[in-house]
Amino acid sequence: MSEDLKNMKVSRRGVMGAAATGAVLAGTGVGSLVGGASPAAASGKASMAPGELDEYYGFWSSGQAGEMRVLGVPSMRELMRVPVFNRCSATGWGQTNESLKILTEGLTDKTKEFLAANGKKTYDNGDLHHPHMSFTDGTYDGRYLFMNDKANTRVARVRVDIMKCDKIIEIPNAHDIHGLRPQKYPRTGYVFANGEHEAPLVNDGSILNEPDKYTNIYTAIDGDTMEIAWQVMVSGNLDNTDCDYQGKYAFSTSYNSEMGMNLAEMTESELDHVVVFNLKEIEKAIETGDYQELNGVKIVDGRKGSNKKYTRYIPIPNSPHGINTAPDGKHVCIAGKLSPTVSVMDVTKLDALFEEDADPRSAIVAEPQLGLGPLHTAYDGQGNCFTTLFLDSQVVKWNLEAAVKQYAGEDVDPILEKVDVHYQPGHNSTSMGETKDADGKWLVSMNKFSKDRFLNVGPLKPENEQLIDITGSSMEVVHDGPTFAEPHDSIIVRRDIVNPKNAYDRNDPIWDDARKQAEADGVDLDDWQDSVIRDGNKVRVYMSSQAPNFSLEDFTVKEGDEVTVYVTNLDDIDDLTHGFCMANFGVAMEVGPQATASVTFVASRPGVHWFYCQWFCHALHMEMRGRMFVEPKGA
Ligand code: CUK
Ligand code: CUA
Repeated sequence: MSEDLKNMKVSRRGVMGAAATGAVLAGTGVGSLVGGASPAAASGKASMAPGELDEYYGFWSSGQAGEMRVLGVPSMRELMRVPVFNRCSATGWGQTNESLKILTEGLTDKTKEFLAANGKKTYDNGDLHHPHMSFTDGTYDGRYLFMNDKANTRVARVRVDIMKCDKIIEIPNAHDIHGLRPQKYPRTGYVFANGEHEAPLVNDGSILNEPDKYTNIYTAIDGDTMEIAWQVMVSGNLDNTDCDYQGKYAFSTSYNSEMGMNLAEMTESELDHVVVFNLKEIEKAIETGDYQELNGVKIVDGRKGSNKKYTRYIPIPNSPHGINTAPDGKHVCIAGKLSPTVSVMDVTKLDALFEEDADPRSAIVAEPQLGLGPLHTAYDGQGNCFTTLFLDSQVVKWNLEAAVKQYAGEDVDPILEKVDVHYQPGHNSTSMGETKDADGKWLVSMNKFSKDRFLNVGPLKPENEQLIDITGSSMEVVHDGPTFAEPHDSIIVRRDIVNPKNAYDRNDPIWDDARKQAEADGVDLDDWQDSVIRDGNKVRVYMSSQAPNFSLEDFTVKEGDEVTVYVTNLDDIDDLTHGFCMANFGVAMEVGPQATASVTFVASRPGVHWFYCQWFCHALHMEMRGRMFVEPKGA
């Protein structure tokens, strides 16, 4: 930023209303800071030359869009969309047999029945808020990404080696999974997941207006098997969660300790709480049988007043939201939301909290006043914190040690700097910031409103993500990035940790079912032969693809047959994905290099139907097509 502009002390929002803002400041070369579009000003270290690769992978949620996104940081280029809880037209996610297996096998029987009654095999919406990578020894290990679905109470896992979702499970007994974090130490291990909304534990329609019989459920999932390890019943609702670097405790915020059923009731009390979960004691309870079993899951009673060593409740000013463990391995920041404070918890004081007669606030070591609407905190690994202020539309940088000193009575101001962001930030994240390897280079502020920052696209506006350079003594916003609905959270991972493949392994477990069926049909998926197998009114068609050809030019089925087409992509060249689209059958899927994919449909339309490759693969890609002939009934 030029010295001149700094001295002008222009309130960014002050000039925002003036239509001529861009023009007024165009000459200063800092247009981007005031909403103009000056690419030169946004250059700095954030701009990447064509062909230049980013230093970091960003893994982004997409909220109600239901997918996970991969970005390059610092360029903020969107690299990939990974369908998870949504239905994807391009890849066939939600339609191929392989994806349907993942989308359905982890659902409870009750949910399957409910979906069938609504004419569905699986949900096709989701609300993905929190993508987080698996850890080993307190840092990312590049194995998996885990993420929640608030809309339909699910947790999913994405394999980093192929960037595809490989497991989705529904969480019984809980309602609407919100906060999610993987265990940091010794490894993941557990994936912790918060049920946000309270309901009767046995929710069979016999209880409505008896909130004292409502409960909330905290869940620990085994990240390796994606099975539920245990659940804990808690008092109050559950919002966000995180855990320590000792492998001893996890903790969650609650904005509704009141167990209120409407806004007035939910915000009534001046103090809500953080629940601390004692992992070793909970594991002991499971071993010794101090649990009840419901829907196949062991539930430990950690409610207030249960007087067991499973949980403790720390009073925290009004409606705490984000909870983020600092890379120092010691401190945890709890953002106040309706309180202008962030409460800092010292995890080394948690053992004492579990002693009898302990002061429930004894682990709180700082509570700085930061501004209005604190939501989430990120870290630079050098003792500084960056907290989003939703109502102030700012990110505040503050020093943790100074905040602790201030709380102890010293006359110090922990606040170092505030920077305007546009507008209303929710989560923020720093490069490697949620690991012990936080490196203090980049901060992304994920803003819920973009208003006038981009060309108007109608009443529905994109959100705005801003990249902030935090290497210097002052924060510098260097980039605006519009994004579609609605990324809540992100992580920024050093690229050496993330090493996806260029082609599938032929023996990938994704198509185990296809392989088994082929074997039963006498077809070897690895020693290619085209086959059309009739099995009553079921027809299985096996073909391969190799640019620019499908191995089968045509095949014939009868009207009403249930047809399954298996396509194996024999190409193993970088970036040579084929597709299979059966026109006017609503059928399309991606077939990656060396992958096998399959799709099933009923051939209820007689006549000639073209199938074609819908993924551009060759100069003769348009010619990569073939015919399905459906003989009419009675022919
Ligand atoms: S939550 Cu959205 S801004 Cu779902 Cu992590 Cu805080
Ligand atoms: Cu194969 Cu396009």
